[in-house]
Amino acid sequence: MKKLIQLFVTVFLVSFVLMFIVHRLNTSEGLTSGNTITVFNWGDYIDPDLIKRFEKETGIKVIYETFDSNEAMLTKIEQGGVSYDVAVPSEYTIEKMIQEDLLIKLDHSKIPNLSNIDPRFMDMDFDPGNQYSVPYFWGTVGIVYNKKMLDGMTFESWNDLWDKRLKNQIVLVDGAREVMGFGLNSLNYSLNDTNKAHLLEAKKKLEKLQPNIKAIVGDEIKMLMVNEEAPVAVVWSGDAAEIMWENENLDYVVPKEGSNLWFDNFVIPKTAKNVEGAHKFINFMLDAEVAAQNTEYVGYATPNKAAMALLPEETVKDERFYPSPEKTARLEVYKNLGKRMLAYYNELYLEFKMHTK
Ligand code: SPD
Repeated sequence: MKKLIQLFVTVFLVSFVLMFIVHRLNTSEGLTSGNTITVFNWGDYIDPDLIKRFEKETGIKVIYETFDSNEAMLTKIEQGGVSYDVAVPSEYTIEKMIQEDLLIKLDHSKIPNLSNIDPRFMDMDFDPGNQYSVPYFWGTVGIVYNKKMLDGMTFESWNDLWDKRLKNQIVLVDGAREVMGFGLNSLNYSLNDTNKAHLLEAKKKLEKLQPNIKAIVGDEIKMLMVNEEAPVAVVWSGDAAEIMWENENLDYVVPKEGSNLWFDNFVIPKTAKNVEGAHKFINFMLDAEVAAQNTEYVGYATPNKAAMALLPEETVKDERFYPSPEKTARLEVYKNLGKRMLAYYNELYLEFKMHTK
């Protein structure tokens, strides 16, 4: 009987210890989250070797998920189903996330590599003092075109896209702000315009572009342009740079009426379970050599001054992708226009898209 009681007590104690370990592994402070971070980034926006290197150097496992628009990213974070530790929104979305109390304040003492960032990209209106975000990549929106396929045609103005010779030839980046933005710019309105009559006018004008549109897509644009399946596309500058490495017949231009200047920054959402690991990841990505390797892989412009010093001169001196402050002064950064107005932009864009093949 004594032996039976001893056995019972031993089984009970072993089960209790096992249950305690399993519980610790599943809680936010436990071993699992201590060794894991979930990163939410745009598609095609990081060198995968760097994720492996980060995992090896820190012992932190990275769960990596991608999105294709600020709106899609924000919806997932608001839903809260996944606990993202790091995300990469653009400026107007960062402003919105700060207002909605979705972000944690960054601990700059844990991001010493922040000193590598060019002060030109710090302390911007959407996040004064970089309390909630640190720069990752930046760029513009413009037109990439194939000189050989278009036989001397050039693109100085957004209005050149409406040329009848371009029937079924144009690919557009799938973004509400981008498409509505160039529609507004083509009419010499601001891409932050909130006048509903102007927005409707832009939508009507975009509808006249429909015969020229071949497709509205995301990262597939790059393949279509590299393989010469389309001769013109409205793209983010970094995608143009990447495409142009692969096909020398292409050029990139920011039309004279103006365009968008954008900034994608790292943030830590309030859903984060591993804030320490998130800071480590951000600091790793801001290391000069890491950022240089990432820039060479991704093609976008880096705000990392120390990384720029390691990149080929012809890359960082190319004003098409690294426009000077004088050139960017005529461009506009998207503003957070408020929930209702942003919903109106999306509504008009979706109506336009629905009637485009
Ligand atoms: N394939 C990566 C695309 C990232 C582009 N971010 C641009 C945001 C503009 N608001």
